[in-house]
Amino acid sequence: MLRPMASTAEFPRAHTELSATEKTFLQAYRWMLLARVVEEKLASLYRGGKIFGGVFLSKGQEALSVSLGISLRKRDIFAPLIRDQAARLAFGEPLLDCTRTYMGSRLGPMRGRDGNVHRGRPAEGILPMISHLGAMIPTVAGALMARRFRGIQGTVGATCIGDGGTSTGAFHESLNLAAVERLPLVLVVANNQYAYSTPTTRQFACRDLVDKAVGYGVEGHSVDGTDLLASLQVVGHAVERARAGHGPQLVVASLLRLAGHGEHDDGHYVSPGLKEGALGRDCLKVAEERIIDQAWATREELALWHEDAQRQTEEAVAQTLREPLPDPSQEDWCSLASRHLSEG
Ligand SMILES: Cc1ncc(C[n+]2csc(CCOP(=O)(O)OP(=O)(O)O)c2C)c(N)n1
Ligand SMILES: [Mg+2]
Repeated sequence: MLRPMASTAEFPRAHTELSATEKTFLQAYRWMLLARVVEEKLASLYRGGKIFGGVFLSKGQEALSVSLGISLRKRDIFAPLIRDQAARLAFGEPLLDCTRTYMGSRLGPMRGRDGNVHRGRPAEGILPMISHLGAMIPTVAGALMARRFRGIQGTVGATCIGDGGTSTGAFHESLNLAAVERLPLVLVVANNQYAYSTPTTRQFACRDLVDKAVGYGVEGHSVDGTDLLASLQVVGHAVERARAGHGPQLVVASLLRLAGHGEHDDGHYVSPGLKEGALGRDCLKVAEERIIDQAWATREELALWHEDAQRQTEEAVAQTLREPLPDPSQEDWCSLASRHLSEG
């Protein structure tokens, strides 16, 4: 389901003649672009000493991420991971939630208590991220079980994990449980070739991570995560399979992390061969080339959209900078015990 962009820039004049798939592609591209621009701004603020803790970029993963966010519907459950800024935007998280959390605003969803990506809006289906790798899979499985017990039908739960996270016990136990219960769970694996500095050759011995699907008795799908069109098709298909009652879906995307693990890391260990190969393609550029080749928009329109993303980013950062920081003596923070935060 497409959500309206918080933007004034228009789609191209010919947009009315575009197919639904082409419109979704352009919408997805614009969320990717906004994610890229805001993350570049966060990196710059971090280097300027304005953000404490860490900044984790999704550069190279926006196509995969946005494909999940845009394929989900309003009542679905979404548990993003660290490289899911594009999916968060497409699912409906306001841009201010991002800048407020990174910059410690008291008005943000974490009220200034978190420095980066653990924010969420549980009442709106966005689960706050747990850092321990694999932990979001049983959390989403549990939320889906709760919905089943309440007789709520037709919704899916989705979460993401990296290649490194697939080695955890939580991944194994929860995928097994979800398969036995035939839960409508979509698990998207971003195989970006490294877990921090650990290459996949030191992470798993199977030929391909998607081969694990058959072992758990779930449906598996592979996709080139640098290709937005392919990602929209494969992830969208997996979401609909889960919604239609075909049980858990494992999507494994191949791509390359085009930044360090975080901005504190220069990623010097990433193999030059990988960077120069097909996995090292920048998904944003690949999407732009397709737009121009297919004449879905002009270069001038792309430039306008870029300007619009920059304007939205600058406005969000400027507003966040004007906001108060938390005052420990006044806080009544009680995390998930807060009734207003939990699902009704
Ligand atoms: C159980 C657990 N072990 C270690 C860590 C520390 N850690 C945080 S991110 C990370 C690397 C994750 O790699 P991957 O799953 O491939 O995701 P990516 O960062 O590549 O997106 C590690 C080791 C953790 N958060 N949880
Ligand atoms: Mg990884």
